[in-house]
Amino acid sequence: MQPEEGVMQSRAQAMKALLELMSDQALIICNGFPSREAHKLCEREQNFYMIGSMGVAASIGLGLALAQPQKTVVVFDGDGNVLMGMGTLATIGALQPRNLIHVVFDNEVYGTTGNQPTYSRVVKLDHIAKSAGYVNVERVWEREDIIYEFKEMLGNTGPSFLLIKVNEQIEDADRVSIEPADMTKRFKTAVTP
Ligand SMILES: Cc1ncc(C[n+]2csc(CCOP(=O)(O)OP(=O)(O)O)c2C)c(N)n1
Ligand SMILES: [Mg+2]
Repeated sequence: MQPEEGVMQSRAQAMKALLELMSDQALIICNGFPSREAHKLCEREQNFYMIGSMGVAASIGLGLALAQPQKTVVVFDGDGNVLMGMGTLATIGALQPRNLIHVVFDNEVYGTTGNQPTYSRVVKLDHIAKSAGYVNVERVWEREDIIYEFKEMLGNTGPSFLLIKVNEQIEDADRVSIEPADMTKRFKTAVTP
């Protein structure tokens, strides 16, 4: 079933619902507006905002999940980012990090740079994740389903892939102002047991 525009959330609304369910999990956010919105909604030391480099949030999350198997690692990604770093889906499928939850906010555009369409409207990223070997894969768009599935994933063994179809609305949010070196330092401290 295809989502109707009316029931779709904005990415910020969907993000807020997820952030309210999170506690001490590490969170890696992809570049562009997803990072800006997460920073505005819930700035915390366990957040790593990938400023600038596109397509690499999931590989950072994978590395951390493998290095710290006791810690749950959540990645907030975008459809354009996933398409750019698609090889990472295979690496995650092959290495099976049990503690990784890969969330993709799929607005079917490169929203940050002016809404150029991506191929996620024809190429189903959740199907690719399933084929690659992610254990739990869900596609959602309504608020209650977003909450239900993310809760399930927080409690289950991964790797998990939550594709959230969102509309193109962008939250008015400033750039992340934290210096990358400072952010890396504080993140390392925050996620090291
Ligand atoms: C290698 C590279 N190419 C292009 C860009 C410019 N750029 C920054 S964010 C972005 C779009 C990201 O798309 P998506 O992951 O779907 O997130 P959205 O912008 O839709 O929130 C682009 C093209 C970049 N930062 N790096
Ligand atoms: Mg997008």
